[in-house]
Amino acid sequence: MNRCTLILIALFIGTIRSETRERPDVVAGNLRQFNDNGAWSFRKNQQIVIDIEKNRLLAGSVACSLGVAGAERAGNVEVVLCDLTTGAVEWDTLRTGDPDSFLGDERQSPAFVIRPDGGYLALFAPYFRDIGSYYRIAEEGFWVEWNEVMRFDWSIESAGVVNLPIAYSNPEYLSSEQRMYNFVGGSDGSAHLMVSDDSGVAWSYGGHLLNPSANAEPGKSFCTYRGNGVERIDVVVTEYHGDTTPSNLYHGYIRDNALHNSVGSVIDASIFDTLAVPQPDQLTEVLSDGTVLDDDAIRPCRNLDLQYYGGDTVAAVVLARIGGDREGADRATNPDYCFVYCRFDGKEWKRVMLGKTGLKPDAVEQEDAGSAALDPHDKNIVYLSSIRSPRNDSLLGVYELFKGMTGDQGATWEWVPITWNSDRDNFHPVVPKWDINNTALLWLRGSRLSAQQYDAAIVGAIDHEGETTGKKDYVDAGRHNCLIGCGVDSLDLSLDESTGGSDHRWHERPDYGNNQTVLVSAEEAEGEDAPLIKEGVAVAEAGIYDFWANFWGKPDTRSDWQISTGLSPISLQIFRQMACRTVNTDEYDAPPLVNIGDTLFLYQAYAGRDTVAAGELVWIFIDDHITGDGHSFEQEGDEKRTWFDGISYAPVAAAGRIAGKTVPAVFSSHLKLHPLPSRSLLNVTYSIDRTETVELALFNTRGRLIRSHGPTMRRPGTHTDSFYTGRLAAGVYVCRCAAGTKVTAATVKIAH
Ligand SMILES: [Ca+2]
Ligand SMILES: [Ca+2]
Ligand SMILES: [Ca+2]
Ligand SMILES: [Ca+2]
Repeated sequence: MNRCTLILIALFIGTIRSETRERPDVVAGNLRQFNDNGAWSFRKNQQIVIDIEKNRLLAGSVACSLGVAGAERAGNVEVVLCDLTTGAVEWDTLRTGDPDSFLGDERQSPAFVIRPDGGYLALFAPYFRDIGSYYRIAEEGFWVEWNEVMRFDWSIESAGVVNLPIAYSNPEYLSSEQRMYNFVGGSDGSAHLMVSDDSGVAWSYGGHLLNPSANAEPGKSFCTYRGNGVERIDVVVTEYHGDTTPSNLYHGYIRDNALHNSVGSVIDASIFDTLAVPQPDQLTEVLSDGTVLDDDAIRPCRNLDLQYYGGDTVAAVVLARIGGDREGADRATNPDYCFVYCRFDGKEWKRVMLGKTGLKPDAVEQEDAGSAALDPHDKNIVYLSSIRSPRNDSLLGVYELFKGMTGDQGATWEWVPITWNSDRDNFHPVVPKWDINNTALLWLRGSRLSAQQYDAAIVGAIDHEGETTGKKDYVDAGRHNCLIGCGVDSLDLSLDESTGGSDHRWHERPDYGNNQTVLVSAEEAEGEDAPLIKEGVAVAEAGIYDFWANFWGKPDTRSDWQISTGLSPISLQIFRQMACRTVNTDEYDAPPLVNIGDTLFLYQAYAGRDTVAAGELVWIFIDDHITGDGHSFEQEGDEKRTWFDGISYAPVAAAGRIAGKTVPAVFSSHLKLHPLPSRSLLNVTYSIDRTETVELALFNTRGRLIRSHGPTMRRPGTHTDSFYTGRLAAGVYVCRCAAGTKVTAATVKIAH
């Protein structure tokens, strides 16, 4: 560990809440973790994407040397695929970091587009260190496998129009044009686009969208883009780098190859050339320098988010400086900041101050005073990450998340906390497009000094409309219900009676935790690597259950207690106390012990969701360290120890939907299921008009795959395939038929 790292860690400690905790930290919803080390830019677009068809979430991020696995993952451009039905996650590295171009920087996070054929396109770029954009494609298929890394050389493709390094990746797909776009920023402050008409395989230079403003020192203007997936891409842009230069904010949109201002006047008839390139101030002014809100003159600094809500409605949320000390970019300059909500109603932009953020924390970089996300499906909802409560202006010590709701077109807002009493910061919220009944709110939980210095996990809460979670049960772990790894061997516990020694075995430590024992590892400073174990939990009633591993943590400035858990040994994640949540006794009928004095607290790590038969034993896997898959890190103990106490589980009431979307209740004319109801055999009859690869699948109403058939090549005509359903529980199932790119689904009742 070099001196620089030590200084950074010392600074991190300064941002950690120091007072004694009086009540558990709170997270509205079920806190999940998607990646144990990563961050993305607050200026995000398509960094989190939901594949509704496959009920899968893609989250792109960049790992930092200060997080899990340290230098091994520094600068890695990563993607997490999360199965939203089970909670299981898989990781892929899209590109490994390197100190010349892909150094650890959250602004290099990848962005994604779902291709029309169901595959994925990932785009990423170094931050002003290359005149290249990088991309990879994962073809449609059961496994997500990324093809080789391709590089788009802007200087060659644009024949020299783009001759300075670029940054950012803002991909969009417009289905009405069947065209993919990717917008980047040049280091001179210009905005350019590349386009692809074959789903992202071949790209060409698209055109020069915006020029930097000419009437001041050359600054970097920054764009936020947001496409509606069909025919329109909105953009807001600052004139200059808001950190250093007084700057106004402007809005326009792309439609039918032209750039329009907010009211629909054409500003540039063709974005696909390098002619008539407008400057930002030719668009419609959203917010100007010196605007007075709540008696304060403000200066727009950062366009945090943008959404187009159909019709004429567009909203933007902006971070702005307030008060007198409005100039300068050095860290000593520390003015007050606020969030400004701006909404366009077809005629004009209206603005309202959402709340003051207060002075930034000492350690944090200039202008990182807060971040925000707009709900893409509800124009009356916004999420803020702020160190000051928008409810009453009180200072919070750390960045917390708030959900704001307005009932009067944005004029006034009510705020509820999403996180509360946190140990570390909650920042850079994102709400990806999904549908009106489902919301995924993701954010970064940890500590952040700058775009290159952070120790954060990617976490979030998924809200399915109508889904409810029952009371939790706690099952203490011990030699009676735990086994080694994937086999049937009993625990090989350490014989050492005090700490368990560094003998690479678990130790049953007496006098602590529930049932007066905890399974501990790595209590000595040199650490150890105890084996993977599993705890078996049997539930009394059949149903869908969520499972959590409960481990102890010590929320002081040094300790970093942690555990690895998951429902499958191949999808374990490392959970650290700093990104987890403490156990709340209100969630249990018979709560476990949750604190030992005011120093040790019981935490929960979400292991996943499973559909379970009555009496069926579910195994939850537990480990102290993970090795391999780029998730290993240096063996050390004491401050990084593991105290595993037991498993909590809770029933989840089904919401009557599958795969995050409503399934047609009527039978599709392309798909006939018979007999009805089905008993031991379900016949599926379908027609295709050309030779296709056909894949049939049967799901339960929670989206769990029960049976599958194919893929099989079928000739044109009518075909019938059958599923054996004799052993399936009676109830409603969903049959899905994928023929080429066409997918149909229908529900079927199975009775016995
Ligand atoms: Ca033009
Ligand atoms: Ca041991
Ligand atoms: Ca115990
Ligand atoms: Ca281990």
